Amino acid sequence: MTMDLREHLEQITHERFGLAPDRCGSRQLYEALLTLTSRLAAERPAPAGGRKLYYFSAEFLMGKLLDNNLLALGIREQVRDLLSEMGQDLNAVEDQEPEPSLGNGGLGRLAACFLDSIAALGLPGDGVGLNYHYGLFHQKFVDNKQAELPDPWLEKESWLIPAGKTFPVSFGERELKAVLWDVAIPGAYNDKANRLHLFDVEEPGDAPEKGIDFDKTDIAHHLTSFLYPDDGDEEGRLLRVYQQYFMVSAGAQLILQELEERGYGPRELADRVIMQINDTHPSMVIPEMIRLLTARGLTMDEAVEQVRRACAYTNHTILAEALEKWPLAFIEKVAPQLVPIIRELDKRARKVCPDPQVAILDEKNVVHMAHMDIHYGCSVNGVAALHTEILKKAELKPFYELYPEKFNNKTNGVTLRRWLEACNPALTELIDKHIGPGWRQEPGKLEDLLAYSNDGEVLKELLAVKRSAKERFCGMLEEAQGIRLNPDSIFDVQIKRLHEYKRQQMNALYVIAKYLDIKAGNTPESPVTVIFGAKAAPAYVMAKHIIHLILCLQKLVESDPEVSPWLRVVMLENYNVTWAERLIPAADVSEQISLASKEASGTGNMKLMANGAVTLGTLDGANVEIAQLVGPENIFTFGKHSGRVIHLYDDKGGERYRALDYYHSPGVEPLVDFLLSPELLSIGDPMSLTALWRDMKGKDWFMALLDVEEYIAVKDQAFRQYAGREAWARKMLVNIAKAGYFSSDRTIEQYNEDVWHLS
Ligand code: 26V
Repeated sequence: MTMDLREHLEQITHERFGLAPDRCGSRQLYEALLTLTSRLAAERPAPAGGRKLYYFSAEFLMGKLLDNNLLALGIREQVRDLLSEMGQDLNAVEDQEPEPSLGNGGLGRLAACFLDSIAALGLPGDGVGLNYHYGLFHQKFVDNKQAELPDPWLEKESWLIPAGKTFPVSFGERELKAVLWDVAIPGAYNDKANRLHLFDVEEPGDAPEKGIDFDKTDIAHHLTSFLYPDDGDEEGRLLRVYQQYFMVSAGAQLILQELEERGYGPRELADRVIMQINDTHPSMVIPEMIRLLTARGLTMDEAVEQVRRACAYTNHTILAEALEKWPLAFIEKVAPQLVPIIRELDKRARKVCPDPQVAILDEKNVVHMAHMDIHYGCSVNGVAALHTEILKKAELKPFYELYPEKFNNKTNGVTLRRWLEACNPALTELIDKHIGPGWRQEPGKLEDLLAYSNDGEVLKELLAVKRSAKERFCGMLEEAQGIRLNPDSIFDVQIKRLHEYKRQQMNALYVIAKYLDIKAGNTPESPVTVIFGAKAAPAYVMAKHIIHLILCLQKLVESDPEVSPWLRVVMLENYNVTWAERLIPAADVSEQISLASKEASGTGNMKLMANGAVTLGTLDGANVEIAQLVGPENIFTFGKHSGRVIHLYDDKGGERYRALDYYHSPGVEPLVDFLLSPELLSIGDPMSLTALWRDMKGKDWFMALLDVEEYIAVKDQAFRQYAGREAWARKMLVNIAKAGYFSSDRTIEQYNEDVWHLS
C-alpha cells in the first residue's frame, strides 16, 4: 500500500509540477495530496440501501478536509510516514488548506458531523446545500471592534467535483440554472463514499471591494455569494428566500432524477427517499416536491401523502426571532408557483385542526415554516432531551397534542474522528495505550478508562497530555496573533456564536470581578486565562457591543502588570473550525453558561468534554445529559433552572424578570458599572460601552444578572479545585470516559432506527 501511495503521489507531482515529492513545497504537496485523496474518495461507490437520505441544510461547516479524508480513507499514518521519509511534514501541508466557509455555528457543524457519521456507518445519505463563495464573513478586529470582510475560501484547486448536472430553477419572472458541485464524503471503516451536493449559480459575482455589502437585487450573480446575507432590509430578506428556494428546488429535482435512475417511479418516492429538513431554511422543499410530483402525474392527495412520509423536520432553537416566518408576498415574488400549494396545505391543515395557533398561514398572510414542516412531515425532533421536552410542553405544545407520535428526541453528537482522534493525537495515543482502539467503532468503550480513575500514573499522563496541548496552542496563538500566554494558567474556554442567550457578557462580568479582586490585593490560587472565540452576526448590534467589551478587557488586563500574571483575556480573531481543533485539546474548563431553556443542545460542550475539559455550566441543552453521565463530582453547575426561567418570562405570573432588581445587589452593581469606569472608557468606545451598560441594567433580556453571582462563586470554586491536580485529572478522565455517548455515530444510528429506516 505504501508503495502504491508513493507511486501515486510521485506521478501526480511529476505531472503537475515536474518535481519529485521531496522537491515540492508545502503548497505543491497540498495540491498533490488533494488530488490524490479526491481521486481515491471519488472512486468509491455509494453505499447501497433500499431508502436514501437527503440531508437538506443551509449550512455545512465542514472544516478543513484533507486530514479528515486521509483518516477516513485509512491512509493518514501511511501518508504521514511517507512524507516524513521525504523530509516533509504533513502538518505544514495541512496548513495550506483554506477552511470552507459554508456555515455559522452548531447547526452547520452538526450537519458536517452527521455526514461524517452517515458515511462511516456505511449508510446511503447525501447532503444538499449551497456553495457560498464568500462564506459567512471573515472576522477582523479593528479598534477593538469586529469588522467583517468577505471570506473567499474557494481556490482553483478544491474539493469540489463538477457533477456535470444542472437544474432549471424558476423564479416567476426569470429562470436560473443551478449548477451542481459535489464533495466526496468517504466513510471510515468501509470502502464507500457519500456526497455533499452544493448548488451554485452559473456566473458567480465578484467579492465586494470593501466589507460585505453587495447588490442584493443581483440574484443571478449573488445568490450564492454569502451565507445569511444581511436581512435588515426587504431586499436582504428576499435574497434569503431566493437562496432557500434555489437550494430546495434544485435538490428536489436531483432527488427525482436519482430516483428515476434507480429505476423507481415518483409514486415510490417515500419508500425510497427520506429528506431531513435541518431547521426551517429548507422547508420549501415540501411544497416544491408536491409541485414536482403533481407535474409528474400524481394527484394532490397522492403527492401530499408521499411528501408527508418522505420529510422529517429537526428543530434547533426555541428563540422566537430564529423561527422563520415569511410573508406570502415574498414567496409570491420568488416562487409564485408555490403559492397555490401553500394555500392548499394551509386549507387542509385547518381541516385537521382549526386552532389558529397551528395554522400555516396566519391572519397577516405570513407563512410559518415550522408549522408546514410539522403538518407535512413524518417526524419532529429536538436535539437534546430537555429541548425536546420544552418543545412538547411549551413551544410546540398544540402540535404535540395533535401529533404526539411525530415527536421524538435525538440528542446531538459530534464525530470523535475529527474531535478527538484527528485533533488530539496525544490523547488518542494515551487512550489506545490503556484500553485499545475499539472505542472508535464502539464509543461506549471509552468507559473502560474508568478502571484507571485511581491510577496515579495514568492521571499524571493525562495532565502531561493536557499540558503539552496547551503549549502547542500557545505556540499557534503567538504565531497567529502575537499573543503570548502562560501554559500553566487555567485555560477557561468559551467558544460559540456570539449571542446574548449564550451570555458571553456574564463571563465578561466574571473577568471584571476578578480584575477588581486582584487590584484589591486578592490574587487567585492559580493564574487564569479566559479565552473567547465568537463571531457576531453583522447586524446584531448588542452582540457587537459584547465583543467590544471583551476586547477592551483584553487590552486592560494585558497592559496592567499587577493583573496580567494572574488574569488574561484573549479573543481569538476569526474563530472557526480550525481554531476549535487547536484550542479544544488545550481547554481546562468548558464554559456552557446559556440561560437555561435557551440553548437547544450545544455541541461544543461535547467536544470539550471528550478532550478532558470540565464543564462549568447551567442545566441547559445537552449539559443536562452531561451532568447525568459524569455525576456531580465531575461537573460544575449553577444557575436558575429552565422551569423557573420560563416562568420569569411569563407575563401572567406577576414575577416577570426585572434586571434592575438584580443590578442593585452589592455583588453586581460594581461589576456592571465598571463598563463606565475611567479605565475602560479610556480604552473603548463610550457609546458602545454605555449602550451595553444601559441594556444590562435596564433590560438584560437573557438574564445575565439573574445568575451572575452564583456563576462567579461556582467558577471560583472550580478554579480552586483545579489546584488539586490529581483530583482534577480524575474529573478529566471521567469526562473523557463518558463522552462516548455523544458520538454522532450514536445519534445517526438513532435517526436511522426511528426516522430514516435506510436499510
Ligand atoms: C441563528 C442565528 C443566525 C443569525 C443571527 C441570529 C441567529 C439566532 C439564532 C440562530 C439559531 C439557528 C439554529 C441553530 O444554530 N441552533 C443551534 O443548533 C445546534 C445543533 O443542533 C445546537 O447545538 C445549538 O444549541 C443551537 O443553538
